Amino acid sequence: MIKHFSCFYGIVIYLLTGCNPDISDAYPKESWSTYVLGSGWQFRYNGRWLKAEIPGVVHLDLLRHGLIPDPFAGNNEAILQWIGDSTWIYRLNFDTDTVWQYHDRVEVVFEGIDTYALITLNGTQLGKTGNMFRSYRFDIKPLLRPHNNLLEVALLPAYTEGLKRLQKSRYTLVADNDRGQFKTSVFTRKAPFHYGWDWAPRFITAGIWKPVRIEAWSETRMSQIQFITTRLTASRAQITARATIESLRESKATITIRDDSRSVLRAKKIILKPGKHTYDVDFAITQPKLWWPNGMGEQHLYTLETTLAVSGGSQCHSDNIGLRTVELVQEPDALGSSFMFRVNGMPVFMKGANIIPSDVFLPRVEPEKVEKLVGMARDANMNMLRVWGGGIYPDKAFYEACDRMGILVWQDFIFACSFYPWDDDFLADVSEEATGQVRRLRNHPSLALWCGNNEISEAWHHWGYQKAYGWSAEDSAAIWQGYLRLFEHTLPGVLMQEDPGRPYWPSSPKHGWGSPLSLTRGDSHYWGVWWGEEPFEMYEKKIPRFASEYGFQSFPAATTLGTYVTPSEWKLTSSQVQNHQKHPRGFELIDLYLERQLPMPRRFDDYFYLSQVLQAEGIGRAIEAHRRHMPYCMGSLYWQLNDCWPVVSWSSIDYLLQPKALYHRAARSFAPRLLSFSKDGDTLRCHGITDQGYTVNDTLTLTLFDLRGYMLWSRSARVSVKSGESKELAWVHIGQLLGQSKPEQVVLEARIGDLTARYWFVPDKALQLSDPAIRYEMDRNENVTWLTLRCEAVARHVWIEGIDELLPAGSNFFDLVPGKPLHILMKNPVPADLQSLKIRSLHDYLR
Ligand code: BMA
Repeated sequence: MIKHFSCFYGIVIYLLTGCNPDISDAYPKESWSTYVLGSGWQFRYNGRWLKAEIPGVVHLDLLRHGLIPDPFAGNNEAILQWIGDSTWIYRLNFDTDTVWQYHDRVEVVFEGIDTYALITLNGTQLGKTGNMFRSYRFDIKPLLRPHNNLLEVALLPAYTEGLKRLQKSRYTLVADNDRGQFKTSVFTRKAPFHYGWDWAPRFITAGIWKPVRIEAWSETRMSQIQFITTRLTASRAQITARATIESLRESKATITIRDDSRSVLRAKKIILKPGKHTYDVDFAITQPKLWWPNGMGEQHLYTLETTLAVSGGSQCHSDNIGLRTVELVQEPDALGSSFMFRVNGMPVFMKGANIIPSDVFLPRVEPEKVEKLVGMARDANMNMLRVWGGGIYPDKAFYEACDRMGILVWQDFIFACSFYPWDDDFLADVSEEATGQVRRLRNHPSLALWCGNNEISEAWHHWGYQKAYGWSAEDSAAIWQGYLRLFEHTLPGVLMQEDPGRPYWPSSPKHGWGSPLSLTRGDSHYWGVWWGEEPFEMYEKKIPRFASEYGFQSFPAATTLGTYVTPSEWKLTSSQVQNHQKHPRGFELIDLYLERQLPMPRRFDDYFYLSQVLQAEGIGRAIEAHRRHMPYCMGSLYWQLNDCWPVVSWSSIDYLLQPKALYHRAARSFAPRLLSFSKDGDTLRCHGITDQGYTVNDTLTLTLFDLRGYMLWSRSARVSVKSGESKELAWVHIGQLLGQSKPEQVVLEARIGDLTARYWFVPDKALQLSDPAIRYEMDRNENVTWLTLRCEAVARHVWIEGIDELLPAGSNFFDLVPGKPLHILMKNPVPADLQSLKIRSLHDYLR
């Protein structure tokens, strides 16, 4: 059965687009209609036809039928590799709708197929696909029969198909993250992380991963409207709506644009030419309300309706647009060149993280999960996410959430850490892919920047591949020329055509972290910490112009990993736990940094808390150092926001959306007003940092107290920080400040009202903490609940376990000081049966 949306005039279109088209009797009742081919699909398994879900991938269908165990559990990854090596057939039987025979065109549209498919209808081949990031459209009218049409999609194994291409290639193209025997991933336009990554399992999925529909239409089809803001002032926004219209014959038409209140902004009569063309309609919005990034103002969205009316009927589109300007400012200065985003004319420090796909099995990611994730980013005071180039171009739910929540998107094209073919066929395919994706995304106000790839330029210049892979001088030159064709010609060429107003940045980062230039121009991925084993202090020395990646691993929540590891395997050395860490030296590096900073875990369970605290400390230091160096540095995006399965990784939010300590620390370190300490030899400096629109004009108090909470020294001064400024507010000489006090027994606090920063003079493992005896009270009234925590001695890294749903961003893994109770306003209604809270702190882990 096909899901059949009634196709009578207006109704279908209204259902699908939310538009409310004119009902005028002047037009016949049918003009354009669409039918989702969502149910009734089957797939073949061992000679049997079983129910399939579309959109979907075969792993999910097999799982639903109980034919395979959970791919994420234990070591199942290894035993399920056969799925990716097999051919899978999907089919659908459907009847022809009587209305279709009256239409000139009946087309089947696949929004996305993963990846190599042969598609037939009633035994006749419609076409082949080979790029999961493209949509495909086939005319089926001549092949339709009244009943029992058979649509078949044969999905060929991506690895084998890639291998054929690899074997024909004269060049050894590198793809170090691809864990296959042969590195075929670069020959196939499929999510690179499906082939394995240093945080992802290897599951080569196959499926019809996006919706399929039939579009029946006559005369004209309006496929897209692009809204281009040509001029934006306080009193007026001048906008061009550029409609792409396919017309079967020359005809008269009217394009009408309406605003949210259905008032006509402009109606323009045009003559449609046969073929596919664009038509411009200029209009204006007076007294425009601007769209602002999170923290700077409202995210006003205008819902615009565009109606194309022809003699045969009309078609309507609804789009949300936001009015804003975004510029990437790169101005040479004495030290190099700036790298800064200016939004609506204001310089904005970008605060955020890199986002990866929320699941290996993409079609099961519900929009709610994406919205929750983006909401968590917003709550953590972020204003930018970078969609990293080894994943996918996300679904619209992601961009719509970013539009609503003020999260700017740095969008990589999907190329990462590898070298790709550059033959004409490959480039033509990429060009189609990019064109489709750019058209799909360019109206989103959140979209700030297109970036060609992740780390390929860096790889070329710094990763020693030429030698390691023995590329001859000639091959090297060819591979680099190929790189330039793809990232300096093909992609910018598409953008010049389709989205010329948005900045393009060929590769992130511009210079590798081994090069001093990475700190003076462009963006930077600083991996000296972690990959380079350098201490966390280096984050405070290696300040780039824009930090687009830096990161450190930790364990996910124990409950998350525990869901996928059997109890008998609950130890670091078990093969199941080892399988949920994909970095070859991951555990070793966590231990190395733990030894420097924190007590070593006594039991496996200790790793969860300690590694998270470690990660939060490291990345928190980096964030604050970047912000202190504003405006030299104008962005800090840590690696990585989230996970695609339950794994030990660099993420701040795990696969089941459990926030790690880093999430809370990031929320505090990204706060619009921040106090932060830096150490410079024997001098401690206290800095005040503000975002645009926030100021400080108050009394700063510095207090030294011992770990039991007794004040040893204090000093106050009036301070002020302007909007969007980073400023040194006070300094102290460490030797003079400490006097006779032992550094492991004291802490220095800076406080302005609710803002605090604390400086610890020794690594956490050396602190002489005593039992903090943490107490709490919950004050519930009808609408809200306040949680208040108190302690007897200084408590470091206080962890309230198991109630993440209730704790606002920033309100976990905090420090607590005697005499200064902490009040937390719970963000959701507290369940009546919530009895005692489990609260721990670093003291519980010290030997
Ligand atoms: C960065 C990313 C990823 C990788 C991460 C951790 O460079 O671009 O390629 O997963 O490092 O190694």
